[in-house]
Amino acid sequence: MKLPSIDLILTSVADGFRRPESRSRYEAVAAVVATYGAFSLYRYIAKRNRRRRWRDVPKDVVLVHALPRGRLAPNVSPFVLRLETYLRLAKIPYQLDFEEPVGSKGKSPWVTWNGEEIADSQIIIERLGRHYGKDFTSRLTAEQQAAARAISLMMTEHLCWGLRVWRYELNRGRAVVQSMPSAPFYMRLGMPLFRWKIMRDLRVQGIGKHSPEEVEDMVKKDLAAISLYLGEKPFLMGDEPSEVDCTVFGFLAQLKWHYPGSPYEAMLEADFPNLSSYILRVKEKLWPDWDQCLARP
Ligand SMILES: N[C@@H](CCC(=O)N[C@@H](CS)C(=O)NCC(=O)O)C(=O)O
Repeated sequence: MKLPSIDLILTSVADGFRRPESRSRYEAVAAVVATYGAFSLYRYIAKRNRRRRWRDVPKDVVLVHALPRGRLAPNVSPFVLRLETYLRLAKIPYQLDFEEPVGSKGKSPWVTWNGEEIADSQIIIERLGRHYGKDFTSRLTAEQQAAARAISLMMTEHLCWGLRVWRYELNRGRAVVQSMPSAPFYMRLGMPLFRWKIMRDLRVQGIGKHSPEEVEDMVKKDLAAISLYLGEKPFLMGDEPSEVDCTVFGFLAQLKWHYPGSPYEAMLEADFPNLSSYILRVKEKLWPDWDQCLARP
């Protein structure tokens, strides 16, 4: 079914409001309800049409639904970068979709894989790892597996929140919008609303109640722990990368490229040079096409 453009729908609604006979209160309410109904129908049909198109993705190819490409690193989302890095490490073929970045759990990324929708980068990686026999962590010693889990969770459940404080509270989402030049206009317009939601999440999580200095200190301690654990090794668990490297890379690459002017960007170079060269090492090994993956200005 061919859909009318969103501009056409909005223009017809605006015309309706301009007519004198539409100005009564009831008509205005009816117009709002009708607009909402039309918009919901539009969204429903568009969503169904997208899923029909996605059926054309070949079997066993993972379709990653993600935020648009970033300017200096392939994605502004550490979780998307983590997942893509894993798919590259595991040599699992994938394609990207930027039309519907947020999945059923209200987060990005999610994937469509052989007709199934799976949300959450951790769950996706575990599922695909089992299916394709690419569970690199299971090849580590028990002690390394425990360390890998602890480091991974420190990234996704602690450092992540500290970084959000800078991105959305202190920097007011400016850098993240600038880092996504191809973001559709509704994402740019929606930033204040998204910021409001994230600020609420930060307070509920608890980190939003600390001062910026306290948060910076927490992030620095996380970075110091990873830096110490990495030491002189090429990758966190030794000579070869595993899932935990994908996770750490997903986050640290943000600091290196998508946190311009933040204390963390400077910290990485000045205090943790082994992390800085580690990021470049992972990039070189798994992202040989890095430059081609960046958003074109
Ligand atoms: N546990 C999720 C977290 C994903 C996540 O938080 N993604 C962010 C983008 S970096 C997001 O979608 N945030 C939207 C929100 O929190 O409403 C995963 O591992 O995929």
